[in-house]
Amino acid sequence: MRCALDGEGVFRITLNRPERLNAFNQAQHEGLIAALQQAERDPAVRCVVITGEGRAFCAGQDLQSIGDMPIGDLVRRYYNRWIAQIRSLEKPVLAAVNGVAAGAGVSLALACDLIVMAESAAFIQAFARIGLVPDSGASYFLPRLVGYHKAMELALFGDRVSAAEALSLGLCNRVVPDDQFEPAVAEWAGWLARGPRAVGWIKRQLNRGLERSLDEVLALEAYHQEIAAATEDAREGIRAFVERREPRFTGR
Ligand code: LHQ
Repeated sequence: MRCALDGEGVFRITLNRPERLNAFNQAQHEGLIAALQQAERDPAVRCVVITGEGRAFCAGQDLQSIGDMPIGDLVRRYYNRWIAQIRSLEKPVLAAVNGVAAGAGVSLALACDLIVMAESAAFIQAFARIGLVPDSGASYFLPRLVGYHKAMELALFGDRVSAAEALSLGLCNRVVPDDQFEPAVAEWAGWLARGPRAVGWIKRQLNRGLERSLDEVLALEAYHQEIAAATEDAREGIRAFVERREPRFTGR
C-alpha cells in the first residue's frame, strides 16, 4: 500500500501488489484500513483516490494465500470494515480503475463515490465462478446500480464487463482512453479537493437517500442546509456568484 498527499489535498491510496494483480492479503487489508483512517483524521485531506499499481485495479481476495482466518471472520473483520469506512468517510472517494477489477475488487470500486475507468479496464463478478457469493457490498450496490435482473446476470455468469459496457450500465461515471487516464483522474480529484465544506454533507445525504424514507431525508436536508449556509464556503460561494467570478473554497 502506498499513500501520498499532494499540496491540493488529494490523498492517493495505491494498492501495491502488482504481481498478484493487487489481490487482497492481510497486509493489504490492514494498509487500506489504516490509510482510510488517516484520510478521515487529517483535515488536510480533501479528496481520496484509490487506484492500483501495474496493469490491474484489484483481483479481489488473494486466492493463493487466504490464510488461516475463517472466511466469515475475514469478511467481517476486513472487507466489511473498509467498505463501511469508504461510505462513512465525509470526503469524496474516487476510484481510479486503471485495469481489471474482479470479485471484491469490483466491490471496492463500487463503494467509492465516483468511478473513472481506463478504456482497457473491466469488471468481473468473479465470486460464483469460484463457488462463492458476492460480498463486500456487491449485493447492495449492484442491484441499485443496474436493476435486479442485470445484477443477477452479472453475479451468476461472472462475465467480463468492459469499461464501455460498465459506463452504459451505470457502473462507472467516466471512461477515459488509457493514455489520458492519469490526467483525467487528476483533474477530477483536484476539482473535488477544491470543493466546499458541504461536500461531506452531500455525500451523507445521498447515502441516506438510498436507505431512508422521504420524510427522514427531507429532515436531514433541512439540517444540513442550515449548517452549510453558516459556513465560510457558502458565504464565499454566494459572494463569488454576485461578483461573477469562480469561488475559492477553503473547506471551512
Ligand atoms: C491472483 C489473483 C487472485 C491470487 C490474479 N489471487 N493471485 C472474500 C473472502 C474470502 C475468500 C474469498 O473471496 C472473497 C472475495 C473475493 O474477492 S472472491 C474473488 C476472488 N478473485 C477472483 O476470483 C479473480 C481471480 N483472478 C482472475 O480471474 C484473473 O486473474 C483476472 C481475470 C483478474 C485477470 O486475468 P489475466 O489478465 O489473464 O491475469 P492472470 O490470471 O494471468 O493473473 C496474473 C497473475 O496474478 C497470476 O500469477 P502468475 O504467477 O501466474 O503470473 C495470477 O495467479 C495472479 N492472480 N488474481 N485473486
